[in-house]
Amino acid sequence: MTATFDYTERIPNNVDLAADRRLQRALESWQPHFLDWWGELGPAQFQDRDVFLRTAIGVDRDGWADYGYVRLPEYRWGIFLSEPQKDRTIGFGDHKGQPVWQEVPGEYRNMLRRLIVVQGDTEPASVEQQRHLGATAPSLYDLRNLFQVNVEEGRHLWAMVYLLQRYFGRDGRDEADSMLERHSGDQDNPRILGAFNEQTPDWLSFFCFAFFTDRDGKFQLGALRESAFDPLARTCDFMLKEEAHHLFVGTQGIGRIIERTAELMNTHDTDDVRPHGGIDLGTLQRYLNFHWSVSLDLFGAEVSTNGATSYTSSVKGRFNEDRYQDDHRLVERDIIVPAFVDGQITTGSARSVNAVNLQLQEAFRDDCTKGLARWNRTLTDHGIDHRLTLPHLAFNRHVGVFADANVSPDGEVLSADEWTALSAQWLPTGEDKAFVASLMTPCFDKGRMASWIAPPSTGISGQPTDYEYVRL
Ligand code: BYC
Ligand code: FE
Ligand code: FE
Repeated sequence: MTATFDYTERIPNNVDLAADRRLQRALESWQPHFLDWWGELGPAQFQDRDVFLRTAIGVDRDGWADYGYVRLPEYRWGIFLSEPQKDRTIGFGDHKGQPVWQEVPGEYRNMLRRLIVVQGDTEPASVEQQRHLGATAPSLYDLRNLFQVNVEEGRHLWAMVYLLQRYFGRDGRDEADSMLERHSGDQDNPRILGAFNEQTPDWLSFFCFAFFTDRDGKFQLGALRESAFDPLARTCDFMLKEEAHHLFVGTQGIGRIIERTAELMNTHDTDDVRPHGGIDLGTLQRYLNFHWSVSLDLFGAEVSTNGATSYTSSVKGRFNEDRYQDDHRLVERDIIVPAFVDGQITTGSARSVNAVNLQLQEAFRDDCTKGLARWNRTLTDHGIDHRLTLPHLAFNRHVGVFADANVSPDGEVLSADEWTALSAQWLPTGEDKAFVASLMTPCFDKGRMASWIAPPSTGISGQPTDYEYVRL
């Protein structure tokens, strides 16, 4: 393992690809398909422009990124795993305490393949969802951030394709091909998970996606980083470093919208900032409600035997597994779980091992709550009493215990008719979407921002905010 990646190789990597000719050939024959896909379903504009991007140059803790102008198709997608931890042992499940695995145990092959496929599928899906956003970017700074996220999601696909091709033989190669065949929103061959077939038509949706859905990514990758299958753990560990920026884009993007909205509210002494080119807090809340609920669905059912099996098998843990004060086996223990019984939201009890999805979801919820608190501080700082909130767990769910329940953001159970009549107050309406779409005019002058968003407080990698982040 070298400290700095070798970019003279056709596929930059720190896994000594050159020593495994068969694998190298398999990946090299997948590479042109990836590039074709990127050309067809990656960013629809500006593929021929110089973008100020970071590229990973090493896996060390400090200074892993290098910044410079790159054209998107020339970005060097590579295969990078974090350094192995010496004598790492398994932290949870039946195999707790044993040495980690460098190969896939036969009995867990299908389970691991399935998890890697689901993880991999989300990465190109998000690129597809975001492909038209470049045309309406609110600034060059934001355009650059979009493309940074897109190339890194592309690299995350490479990360999973490497695992599939290296460890899963023929089926792995087939699965790698399928990654480029399923498409977001495709009627016949959609992406695997719900949220990844939704549209991301505007920048408000994009920032919500980066805040909530990339945050599901953070927690899922965190759970897979605990895996006994060490190559998966190391891959996810490095992906998480890139992920931090995606979450920043979401948190800061929405924060800047709120800041702008607050300014407009104060200047014009009104809640209705739409005539002034801002996004009103009501619309923002409806977008948050939607993205929160579809992202909660991504954790799977709160009580799940799939979750239990992957935990018991030491294949998928919890986020920061070692911070849980329990036996890390979760046998013979019960825990309180949410339930929906006879039309009532209540609680029940489940084996704690069956509730690992719930525990991951709870960690996600806590993290989201911190983001909300920060945004609400911005409102307070502007002397505005209004508070943005996260809806009840049961609101607008399609997976898990509340899949069949109709529940308001406050947690009130409704009849199907009441839900139909009222849900337009809580979810983005056609009218909201049309209004948001009407604001989406590009703003490509250096340092300028669209009407509906405040400038960032700092630029990227020490550059000023009015830097030419994309040379148009
Ligand atoms: N939509 O017991 P259940 C990211 C399926 S995001 C559709 O409830 P389980 C990123 C489930 O597959 C992170 N189907 O849940 C973000 C299963 O189907 P099968 C992505 C769903 O299996 C932004 C059945 O329902 N990574 O990286 O314990 C940009 C019953 O399953 C959904 C991962 O998700 C849904 N929402 O857990 C770019 C990690 N939910 O198998 C990237 C890998 C459940 O019976 N995946 N189903 O046909 C997993 O760990 C698990 O597959 C899940 C589900 C957590 C998704
Ligand atoms: Fe990703
Ligand atoms: Fe991401």
